[in-house]
Amino acid sequence: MPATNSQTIVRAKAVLAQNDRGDYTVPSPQLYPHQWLWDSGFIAIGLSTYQPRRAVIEIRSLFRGQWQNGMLPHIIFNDATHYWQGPRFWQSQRSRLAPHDVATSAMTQPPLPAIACLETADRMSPPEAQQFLKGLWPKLVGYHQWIYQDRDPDGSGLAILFHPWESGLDNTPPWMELLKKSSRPYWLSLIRQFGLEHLLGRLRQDTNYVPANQRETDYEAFMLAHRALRYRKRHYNSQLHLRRSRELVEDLTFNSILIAANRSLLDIATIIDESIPPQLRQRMMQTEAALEELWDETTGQYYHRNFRTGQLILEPSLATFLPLFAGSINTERARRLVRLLAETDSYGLPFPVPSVPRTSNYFSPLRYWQGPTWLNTNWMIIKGLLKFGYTAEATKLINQSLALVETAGFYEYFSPIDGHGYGINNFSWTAALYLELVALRQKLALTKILTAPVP
Ligand code: 2M8
Repeated sequence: MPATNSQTIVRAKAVLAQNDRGDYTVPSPQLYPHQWLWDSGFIAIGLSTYQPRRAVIEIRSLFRGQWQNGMLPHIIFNDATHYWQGPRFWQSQRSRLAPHDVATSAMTQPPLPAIACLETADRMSPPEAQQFLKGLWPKLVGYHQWIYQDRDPDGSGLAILFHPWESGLDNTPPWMELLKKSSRPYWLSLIRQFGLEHLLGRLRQDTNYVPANQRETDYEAFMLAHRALRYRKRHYNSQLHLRRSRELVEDLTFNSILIAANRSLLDIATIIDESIPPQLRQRMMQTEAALEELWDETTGQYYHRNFRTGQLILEPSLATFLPLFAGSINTERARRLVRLLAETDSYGLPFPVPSVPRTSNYFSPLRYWQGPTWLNTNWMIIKGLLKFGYTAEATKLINQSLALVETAGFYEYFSPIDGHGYGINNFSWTAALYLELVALRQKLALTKILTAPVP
């Protein structure tokens, strides 16, 4: 029996309270016991629906981890030891740019902060919002400047990622295709050749909490770790890594979110009467134009691009819909994406939107970022649909997303085939975005009433 809307609201708030560590919220006390960058962005958006001041604290605490060059790391560690890729794995102190008082990872994640700031400020009184936004302004600008200086050295407009962890969609097929063809340590190749991957599995901690068939494979997990260790070996010198690494990606997820974040930054500038440094503004415009280079006319989709070869990685994933969230694409492309979203053999599954289309060889309804439906990507697609005026499609997806949680619970992800929950339960962004989607549905209903013709 699905829970009612009001019962689920109470439970969602209880999940966030349980996972609250005072100044920030852990995604899951068991599986992810630290602070993550884009998780805190989504969590703040959910918190802002009923506790905007707590949302402000959530966002501010992300900047504890900001590196001297402006980078926001994807994880800020506390002293919990049961995360297998913790401070000892990262050793952020290898870089002189890392903060001294807190251990962090050494890569970023999709740039949610400006988006979360704007969404939160919208739910605050104007004087409080001003104070909050003004306080964070230099740090926010510093982060966006870092993205361009460090990750777009040739000035093409598209940010280059070093690792799929930076995209947030850890084992997404386009990256896995690239890494499959990349160089790997000889011991990993031998292990694969002799079918001994299960031995690697014993070194993992994530599978203590979630069955192995719902996570990335052992081989994928160790490829990901290996790639991070390569960067660590270079003491997180990004210039060196850009020169030497072959696996560099102009990532569609990251760049689409970057455009949305840039647009939020522009809105924030207007609210607090600040101006964006001219060079940054110019790069922001370039990203919007350059995103179109990731479009493939034949298949009618957007893709990631291999930075080294300049070739699109023609491996489908739901990232193709995120240019809707960016809001910068033309209406004809938006229309084609909306049509694709409804295709019942690929994305239009009973519990949408799957992270990978059913037609893909990678598709698995319960394996992490290779098939399941996630609430954060649904939220971005919903916002994208609204930006292009697809209100009926957005409302339908809101209802489907809420029903998923009401029926299955606060799981990390859900089967797009039968709606079952997988991954860890009581997952923070599922709870937070449930609350956000309830608020969004109310707002849309109100707008409909207010704009209806008077009889
Ligand atoms: C997952 O990623 C972490 C590594 O960052 C992991 O697998 O341990 C991803 O789903 C990522 O998007 C998310 O931010 C993180 C915490 O929820 O978990």
